[in-house]
Amino acid sequence: MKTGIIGLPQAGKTSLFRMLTKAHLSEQAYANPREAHIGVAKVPDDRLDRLAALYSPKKLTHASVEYVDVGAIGQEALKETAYLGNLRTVDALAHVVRAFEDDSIPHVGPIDPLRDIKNVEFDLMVSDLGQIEKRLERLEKDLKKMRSPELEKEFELLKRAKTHLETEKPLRELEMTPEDKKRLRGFMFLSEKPILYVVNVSESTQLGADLEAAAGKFKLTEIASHPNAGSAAICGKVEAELAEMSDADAAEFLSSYGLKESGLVRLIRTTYHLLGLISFFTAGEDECRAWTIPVHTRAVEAAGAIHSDLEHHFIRAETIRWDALLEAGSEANARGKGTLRLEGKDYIVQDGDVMHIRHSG
Ligand SMILES: Nc1nc2c(ncn2[C@@H]2O[C@H](COP(=O)(O)OP(=O)(O)OP(=O)(O)O)[C@@H](O)[C@H]2O)c(=O)[nH]1
Ligand SMILES: [Mg+2]
Repeated sequence: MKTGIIGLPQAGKTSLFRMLTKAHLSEQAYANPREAHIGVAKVPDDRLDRLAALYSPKKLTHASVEYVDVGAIGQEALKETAYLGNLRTVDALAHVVRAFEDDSIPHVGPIDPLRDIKNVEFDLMVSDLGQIEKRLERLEKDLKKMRSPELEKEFELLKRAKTHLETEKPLRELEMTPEDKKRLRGFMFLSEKPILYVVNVSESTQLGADLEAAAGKFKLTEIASHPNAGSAAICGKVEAELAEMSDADAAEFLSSYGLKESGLVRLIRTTYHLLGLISFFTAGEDECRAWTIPVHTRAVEAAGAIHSDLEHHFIRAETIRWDALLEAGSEANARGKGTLRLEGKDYIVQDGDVMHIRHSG
């Protein structure tokens, strides 16, 4: 699962990328706005940490989300094959919008996150529209030569998508059946991708309150409540300082700003939800680990996320919620209390389940 970091020039994209992935980029890579950077961020999970405290495993493995810093967006960039290619292959977008004041860093016009969001959204829609128009022309020619129910369906759907875009609404807000979604999948439309608006605010002494208030202050509440959209606020300056600190120092630093956790932690978690992902855990003395699956995944496919053999030879899954396991204190106790259940192939795995897959392999 990949998330593309997009935004106007100098909005703080590369800074965010570096903080998320703790990547050490060379000065050169940092300076070249046209070079895409790819990195992995650990998904923080307090539940997994507490399971690890119970098992003291040799290894602790968090879930991860991949981020791509694609470089500044604009009509021109969106015509470049390499840029478009990087952007098309991501599953979601994190759009960094500048809300911080700093006269030494150039920005076109006054600070106005909502305007910037609308401009970038517009560019994404124009790119999709161009692609749709090309495909429609092609389909029209083909349909004249021969009738094909499937091509006709695609034609109708693309016409509907075109009309939708012409009312300046992104494709992520278009209502579609699962079949229609499948028909569009190959196009990898940019405005169809789920989006997180990341508001990069100024440093202040009451940062905790400022981050809470950011969406409202910059009038983003409405746009962030649209389907497949969300918002998160961070302060790039403060996060950059946090990234350099030990955990203990970071905790003290956060509380001095009236914060419980880093803005990045919340941002990573929000991305995970926006992508429609949940975690289940495997726990033991060798390893405690979080596994990533889409919501509504069956137990047998969840087993496949661990190893394909487990999927093929799946018998049952011993299942318990993470907190019930902690309460029981051990699997044996949980079995005694009857809170450890045996689930079959079709069980829909829930966020926070701890599973042990029984298999015949
Ligand atoms: N004051 C202030 N400066 C910031 C903040 N975040 C980033 N910057 C500065 O803004 C400048 C641009 O940051 P980058 O992260 O390179 O921005 P970018 O969006 O990757 O820029 P391009 O790739 O050139 O489009 C750098 O000088 C950063 O140090 C912030 O929260 N506050
Ligand atoms: Mg950059």
